[in-house]
Amino acid sequence: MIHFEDIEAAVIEGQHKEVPKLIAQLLDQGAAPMDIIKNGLLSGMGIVGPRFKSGEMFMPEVMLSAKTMNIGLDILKPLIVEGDMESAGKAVLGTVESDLHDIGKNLVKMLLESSGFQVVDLGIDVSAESFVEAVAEHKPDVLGLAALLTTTMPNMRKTIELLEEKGLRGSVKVLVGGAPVSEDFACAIGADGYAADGAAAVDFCRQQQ
Ligand code: B1M
Repeated sequence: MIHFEDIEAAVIEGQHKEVPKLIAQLLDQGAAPMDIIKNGLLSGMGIVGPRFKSGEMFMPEVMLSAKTMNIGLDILKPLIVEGDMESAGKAVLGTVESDLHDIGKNLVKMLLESSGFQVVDLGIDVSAESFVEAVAEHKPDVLGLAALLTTTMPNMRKTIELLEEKGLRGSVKVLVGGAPVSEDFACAIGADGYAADGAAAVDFCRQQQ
């Protein structure tokens, strides 16, 4: 019998080869994909964070945890995304320049897709210029910017300023998120919205329809 705690432990210990088997077994036992994400993958990452901060875990270990988490998300995503749903709108997403964190952004992407949004994922370390080019090309309803480092948060402002400079600011709603970002910061840089988590990001995107 597999429990959510086994998935949690796999994330903490970075057992990326084991996690597909554990998830398959848990699914066989009848667990819901979203519960595996919340009570296994995310709760594991919730333990990794403080351990990294306190020096109990080091960068290579955290990278293995992140890899395990992303492999788990990739397995569960198709089980959450509903079939041939009509698109609820389009979003371009990415993590801002000089920032390599993508777990939260991937989670937001997954929840948006499972809610029927079409998502263009630009990945990590995305420059303001690349965001602006993607807005011009894909014409999304929402541009979602993620940042996990206080040092990369200014790149959100830079992206909004470049959108203004290129005359594209009025064409798209800008949503910002990530652990160090706040509602106040979002207001200060002229974003249209802030989301504390994936569910709030979905709510924001729905409101733009
Ligand atoms: Co990094 N790291 N890291 N790291 N890392 C943090 C962010 C840190 C808080 C750890 C710490 O010291 N306590 C700290 C930042 C401190 C700060 O700036 N205030 C930090 C640091 C310092 C660094 C390095 C500089 C370490 C170093 O080199 N000395 C380095 C920087 C690399 C770089 O980006 N240039 C670094 C590297 C890494 C790894 C590569 C090892 C790895 C990332 C792997 C990856 O993402 N593929 C990593 C990780 C895993 C973390 C922690 C432990 C976990 C982050 C995470 O994935 N959380 C993190 C500590 C922490 O956050 N407690 C830490 C789980 C994820 C689901 O949550 O991303 O918050 P989160 O996403 C949430 C919400 O924020 C929101 O929804 C999500 C779901 O609820 N959300 C959005 C996120 N994006 C959104 C976008 C939206 C809306 C909502 O709209 C667009």
